[in-house]
Amino acid sequence: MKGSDLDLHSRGQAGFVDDLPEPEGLLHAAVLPSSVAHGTVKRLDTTKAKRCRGVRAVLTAADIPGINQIGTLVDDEPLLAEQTVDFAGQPVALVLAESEAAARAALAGIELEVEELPAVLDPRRARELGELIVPPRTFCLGEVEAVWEQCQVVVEGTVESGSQEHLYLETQGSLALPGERGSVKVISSTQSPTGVQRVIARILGVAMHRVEVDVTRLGGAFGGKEDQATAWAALAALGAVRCRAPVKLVLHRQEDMVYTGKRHPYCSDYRIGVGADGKVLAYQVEFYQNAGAAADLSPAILERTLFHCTGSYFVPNVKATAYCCRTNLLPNTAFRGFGGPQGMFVIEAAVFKAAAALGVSPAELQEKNLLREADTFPYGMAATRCSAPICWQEVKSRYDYEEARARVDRFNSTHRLLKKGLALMPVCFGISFTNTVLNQGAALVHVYTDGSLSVSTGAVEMGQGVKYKILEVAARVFSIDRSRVKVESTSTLRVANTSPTAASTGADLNGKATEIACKAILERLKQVAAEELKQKDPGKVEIRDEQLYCDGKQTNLNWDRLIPRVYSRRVNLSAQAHYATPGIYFDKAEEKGEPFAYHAYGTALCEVTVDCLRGTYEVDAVKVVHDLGPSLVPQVDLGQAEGGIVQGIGWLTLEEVLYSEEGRLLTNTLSTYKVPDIYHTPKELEVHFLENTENPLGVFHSKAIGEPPLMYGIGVYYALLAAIQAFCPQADLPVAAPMTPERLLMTLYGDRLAELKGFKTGSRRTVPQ
Ligand code: LUZ
Ligand code: MOS
Repeated sequence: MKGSDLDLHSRGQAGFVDDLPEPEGLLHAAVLPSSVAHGTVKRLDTTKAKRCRGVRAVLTAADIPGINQIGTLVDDEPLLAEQTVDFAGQPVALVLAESEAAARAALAGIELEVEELPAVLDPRRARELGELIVPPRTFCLGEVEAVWEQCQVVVEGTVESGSQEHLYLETQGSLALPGERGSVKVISSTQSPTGVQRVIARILGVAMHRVEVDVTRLGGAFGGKEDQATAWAALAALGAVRCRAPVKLVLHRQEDMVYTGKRHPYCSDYRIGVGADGKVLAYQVEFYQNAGAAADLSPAILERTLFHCTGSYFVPNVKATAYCCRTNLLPNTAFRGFGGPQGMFVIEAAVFKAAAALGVSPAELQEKNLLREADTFPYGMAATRCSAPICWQEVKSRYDYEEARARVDRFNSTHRLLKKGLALMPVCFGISFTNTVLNQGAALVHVYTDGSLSVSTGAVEMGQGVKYKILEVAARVFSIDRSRVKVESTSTLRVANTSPTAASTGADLNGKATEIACKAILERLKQVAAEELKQKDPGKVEIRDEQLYCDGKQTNLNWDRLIPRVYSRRVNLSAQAHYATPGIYFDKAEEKGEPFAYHAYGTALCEVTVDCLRGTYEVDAVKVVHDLGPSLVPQVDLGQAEGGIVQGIGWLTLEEVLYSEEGRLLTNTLSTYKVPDIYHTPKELEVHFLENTENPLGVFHSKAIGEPPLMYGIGVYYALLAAIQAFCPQADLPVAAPMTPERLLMTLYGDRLAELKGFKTGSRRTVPQ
């Protein structure tokens, strides 16, 4: 992949916003955040800061010429705080200065007095107070109330899953360049160029055509730049327009951690009923989503939790309710999986506990209830081309599950303090934005007279390799060398009304648009070639490896000779195309529909070893069979799968976001917030892509890869729980993530420590005798 974006990325040669050459007269911006999670602004005085050396301007909400509003789904988030502050980290004022140091130094000169109000941090408490951002949603299938009595066991429980810091390598940032007559060009590290364009136009009070957003590439995003790149871009644009100078705003790592929202923590209550035959008959669940102080994308994330509440299983009777709870945390946002992982984590807890009550292994229960062809999801859609059972069986045979099971059991019977845990984790993930309107992509393709191609699409490169997939599509349609194709930056001038590059759909939607545009040009090329070859039927003309064939026979025309001929015949060598996923819809009144183009399926086998004296553990293996269809670029997909798996493991094991009781982020540096490193990566990490599968709805029949693999990490959590259970079989284990070594130790010994020291812990564990 020499010379591609991926090549630059992996060599550390790719340039990001902060690497751009600095324009003449550049001003640097710094943001004053609220340090209080909830309060009334009593005084905001910028006089002193304005007098600091090198300071050009200090702006507050009053300086916004348009509407002080950046909300995407709900208008509930000001760009700069007005009368109240609702979370610690909320932007209050913006300093513009001649150097970064001067801008940051001047922040201390801003006088901000806030009268503190009580901060609500707990989503259940928020619901009691009536603080719901949108009304609750309920997905129903069958009638749960009618079947509890028929169940052999009914178990209930509470599950907590934690937040997660995106920790993209490139922090949030933008460079704004003022243009003529109030226009502005913004280079932004965003997944959503159009989202940024729309918000800037609103903030500045200008038409969208006055705002150009251009994105070369991002150093990672993971959902953190789907909705939350806008504030920094809008602040830079505001500064640029007010000061008539270029403005750069790039957050430092700690600022990024303190100012930006993360994965939503959830608390959930479930009840599951299983029949004598091991079939799950009913599942009821309530999700309390900690949305933070503003809607951001929370209602959409909540919806995806509901779509994935039954995981990879068929359950005939379901009642799932979700609450979008407003608290005084940072507004939480999209994060790889978009609420799906939180939903799946809970049903796995239910299955784990029900299995214990029935005296069978979780795997047995999982297998009995695995989704099969034509099974109905709670939202009414039927599973089609359902490869869940195939992937499950393939994992069991390929990785010799029975042998692993026996080996782990032997190990556990011969070790007292070291215990191994094994878990299977099936994943089923719906591909498409759940918000139907977003399922569209577009492309603009030019063929230049030297035979080289320029391709622009709505997709944003963030290290996930989407540009390389787009390149692959163009090269395949024309059957030309990959080096002929250049995939351009994502600009709102070249491709309008883009959906965010998100929901794993970037390559599908924009790849399909690219395919359509390239095919339109190809038809014209064939027409000209037929004329050149004195052939009546252009359908008989074909390009293979840059050679033209007619009726299967090689001709003396090739790509290099053809393109100038097409130009000289004054035939259009450019095309624009649009693609919208066919057939999808969702009726929110009924909570039924077919929201997804298709589902991604797979299964992971996870093995861990826990040191039950110290609470430490190792992830021995994660071995996956994943149905990807025929991969467009296998190396890219493998990288996405491996990265997603490790990120999922991080979410449920090491990564712990902590706030103080006043709602201030405590884990605001990389010394207190731990992400998996190479030592925490599974010792064996194998991903096998299922062979001989097809997905008619994907580009070149492939399947999306971005998000689904993250959820294999859930298997590692339940493998840890299985190891703990091997150590203390009678215990009713609480399900709370992340399972840090500290939490693991407290799970094992919390009660005893409490006895010994009058220690207060959250754990309800007992110690084995
Ligand atoms: N963003 C969004 C997403 O707006 N809708 C979605 O369904 C979605 N899914 C995953 C990731 N981002
Ligand atoms: Mo996303 S969670 O930006 O696909």
